[in-house]
Amino acid sequence: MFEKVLIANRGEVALRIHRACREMGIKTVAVHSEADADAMHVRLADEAVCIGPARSTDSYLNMSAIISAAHITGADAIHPGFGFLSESADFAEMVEEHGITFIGPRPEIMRQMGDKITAREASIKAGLPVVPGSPALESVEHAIEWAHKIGYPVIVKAKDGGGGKGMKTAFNDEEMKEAYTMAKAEAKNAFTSDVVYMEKYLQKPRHIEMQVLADNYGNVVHLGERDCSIQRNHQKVIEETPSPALNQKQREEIGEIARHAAEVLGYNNAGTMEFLYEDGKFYFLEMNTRLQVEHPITEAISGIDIVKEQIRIASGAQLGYSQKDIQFNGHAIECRINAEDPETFAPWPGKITEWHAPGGLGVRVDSEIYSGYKIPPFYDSMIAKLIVHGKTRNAALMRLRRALEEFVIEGVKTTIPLHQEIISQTDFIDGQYNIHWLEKFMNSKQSAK
Ligand code: MV4
Repeated sequence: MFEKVLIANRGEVALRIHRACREMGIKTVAVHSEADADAMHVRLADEAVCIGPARSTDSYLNMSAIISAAHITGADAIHPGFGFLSESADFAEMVEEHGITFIGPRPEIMRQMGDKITAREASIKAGLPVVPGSPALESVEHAIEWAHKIGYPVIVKAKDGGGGKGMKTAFNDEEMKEAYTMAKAEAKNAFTSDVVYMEKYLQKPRHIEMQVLADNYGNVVHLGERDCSIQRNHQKVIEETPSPALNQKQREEIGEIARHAAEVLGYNNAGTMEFLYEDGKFYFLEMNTRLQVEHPITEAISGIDIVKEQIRIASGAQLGYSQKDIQFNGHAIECRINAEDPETFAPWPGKITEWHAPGGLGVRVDSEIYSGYKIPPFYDSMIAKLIVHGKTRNAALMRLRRALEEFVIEGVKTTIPLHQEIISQTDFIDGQYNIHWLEKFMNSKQSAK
């Protein structure tokens, strides 16, 4: 097992990784920017190294500064958390070249999954159901030809896309001309490649993802699904597991498909397969080769500590259990609490003057915040995750309502009132929502004013 792990991240996830290491008897090294000297992850870690100025590009994205910090402190592994360098195959490779273990999948599989077109091809071979799609598009004419083959509506996507950038829908030939040109221009602007391709456009899907865990010897399990359809601007807001849209049979089927695909792909460490789900059918979109923000809901219902498993697996341990050993218990829901105006979503950094987190049975709060902490304006606005677990979905919902009521955060605006509103809507209570639900709800509130 590792003696010392460097945590190449900040915020609640840095704390999350520190906690796992501590409980495993592993020493931790925090890295931080000049703006984060007061951060909780820096206070708790055994050692801390300042790796640069506030701007992420100068600190949390600075590969050589991070690897130097690992050398200086004698860390034998690096956990990248999520965001920042977590999905950089180049970083993973660089870490390994310096004789340090990267806590994550092999760089080759990260690279394969990072490219939408190669990911699609590999996934089809691995037996995943994907939406009908095209190869790389050469011209507007070529795009129209493929749109006719697939049938409108279609969506043009960037090969290197993410976060909805470089994505344009088209419902007919006329719209196709613009969609192709705009998607290509956006891709050129945002990514290294301007290559685009096309898929059949699903109009009212849910976003359902499968968590998998794989060791370095081909043993793979799935840890069930998460329904992440409550989102806006490609930012998830509430996630839950199990999905209210699936029955037990569908759940087991897609679970086995994902598990088997990870095995065929030769995947290792923790990963998440994202699907769209519409009219009883699953369509694979992409694979995230990292720990995810919403992993705690899976931990709640499976009893498995995903971060500890990542560390164990990276150190060369065998999984040591198989699918039949995994049991799912109850229902879990997560609310992402952001320091933002709950109406406009404008970021709201500043000093936390009061902080009281809820507790009690079935309540977990993952946060870096403490009373008197000053939220810097340079990073993501998520300041806490509230995770509740109950025997049934209704029990979890009642508990969530209670916990949100108990939460006291003063000094900054937060999205707590938005969460309270969402979970009191009939559609949410009934589990009747798709990826467009939250944006529609926000618009209807706006026009009711
Ligand atoms: C789609 C889609 C509909 N049909 N692909 C958005 C981000 C990227 N990961 C994939 N995305 C989508 N791909 C087809 N063929 C709709 C979306 C989409 C979406 C997906 C998941 C969660 C939220 C979303 C919001 C808008 C669009």
